[in-house]
Amino acid sequence: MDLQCPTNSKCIETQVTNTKGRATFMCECDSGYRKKGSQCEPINECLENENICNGTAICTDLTPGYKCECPLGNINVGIGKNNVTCTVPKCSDLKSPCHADAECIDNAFGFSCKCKKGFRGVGTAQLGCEVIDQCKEYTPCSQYATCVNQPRGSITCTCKNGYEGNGTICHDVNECKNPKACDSNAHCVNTQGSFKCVCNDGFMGTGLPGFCSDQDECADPRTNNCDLQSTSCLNTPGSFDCVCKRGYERSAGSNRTCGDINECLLNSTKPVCGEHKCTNLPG
Ligand SMILES: [Ca+2]
Ligand SMILES: [Ca+2]
Repeated sequence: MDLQCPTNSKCIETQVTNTKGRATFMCECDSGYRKKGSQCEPINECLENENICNGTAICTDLTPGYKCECPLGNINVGIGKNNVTCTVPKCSDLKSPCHADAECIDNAFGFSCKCKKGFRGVGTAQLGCEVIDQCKEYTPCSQYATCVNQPRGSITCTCKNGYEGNGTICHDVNECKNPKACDSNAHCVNTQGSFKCVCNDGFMGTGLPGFCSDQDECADPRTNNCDLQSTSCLNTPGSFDCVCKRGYERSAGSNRTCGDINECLLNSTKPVCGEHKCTNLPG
């Protein structure tokens, strides 16, 4: 046999015999090639038939042959021409289409990712979502509450000490309604978020229960005004008395000083000094 076949072809025996009754041969182009002149040239199937691939599938010429592929983001459902049919994926077509902090929503173009409540961002598996600092951005709590962002996008509002309420609304607690808030010798003053105890006059201390002690006015002459000559200072709980010394008596108009008793004038049946002249002395 003398037949030389070109590249990309093979020699096949024909059904026809020649005049001598011998088999004849011919060159046949390989699949994906076509005879042009004496050569076999590759066929660009993509150019020759625009619809060689299904729908949105993209044709790529190969030598030999061609392939159909789905555009980026589409998935191949493996049916139809060439077993390539492209569709936009739905949420259920993909394993984890969106980030864990986002939900997947089917739409006409496939699906979209939506960050869950308390998050924002693209929401895709790659780009994810960021936590919104709701406490900072929305100030959802009362100004008298402490706001805490929780890991899964919620928040908690807790009324601060001295306030009560649901955290969105917090009211001042009137601590003075509790009769035991302050010492029994103190009075209570309610304030926003707190309260004060003030010891009553004559007592000293913080005013909290057990912390108002009597002031000993007698210990320091600056804290009492008892007349030194006619009285002696007697400390009492919350105050003091100026007690008349012997020979003095309470005089009208003042409880800090006492008047001298004139013993010589005492209305007595027996004169104080008997026969002697009586001289009244202080005290
Ligand atoms: Ca208060
Ligand atoms: Ca006292």
